[in-house]
Amino acid sequence: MSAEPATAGLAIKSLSDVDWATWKARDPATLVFVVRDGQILLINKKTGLGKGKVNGPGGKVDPGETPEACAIRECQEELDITVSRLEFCGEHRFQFVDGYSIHVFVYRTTEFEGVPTESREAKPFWVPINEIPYEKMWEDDQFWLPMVIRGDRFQTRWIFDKDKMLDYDIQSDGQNKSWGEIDDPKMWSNS
Ligand code: 8DG
Repeated sequence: MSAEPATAGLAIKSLSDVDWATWKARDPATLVFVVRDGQILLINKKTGLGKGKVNGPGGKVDPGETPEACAIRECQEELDITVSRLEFCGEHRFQFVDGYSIHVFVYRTTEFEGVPTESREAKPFWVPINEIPYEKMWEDDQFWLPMVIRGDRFQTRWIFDKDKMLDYDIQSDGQNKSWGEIDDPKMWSNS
């Protein structure tokens, strides 16, 4: 453990057990959702946190790396594709009851080059956006992945006990932006 969580010493069961004003995640991370022709590019995740689940490509931000650079690198490493024109959709703050925490920056795009290819970390597949297998995903995804597809910006907070969601808060701008229309992250902040 590199840093004490803001929650040290508390039994965390709900959002109100966390001091969100001083909260800082153990790890920053990213997720990328590529959508093209009514289909979304997902992965069967073979390693790391959420192994065995369906997710988007992504992973932890390296020291000194920006979240956007991480998002591009993870797509390259996991799927051998080069994504571009990433739109920043929102942020998730996950606090686990065991003290672990992760701050996830979410992006979407329609633009990529290359053929999604299986790697040590991920097995890619395309699925129609109305057939997303939420039952194979993290419990929270059903609440916010539709926002990514719809084009709403969001800020969320979640309490998890391992795989079990205990509490959450979602704030969204409800803007319903078309692909290519989500503006710069600095223009919208609700943290
Ligand atoms: P590693 O070598 O550090 O183990 O792997 P990594 O590829 O750098 O990191 P990772 O373990 O894959 O990072 C965790 C990923 O899981 C990251 O993309 C964010 C994502 N993730 C959570 N929680 C949730 C969640 O509740 N839903 C979804 N869809 N993704 C999540 O950490």
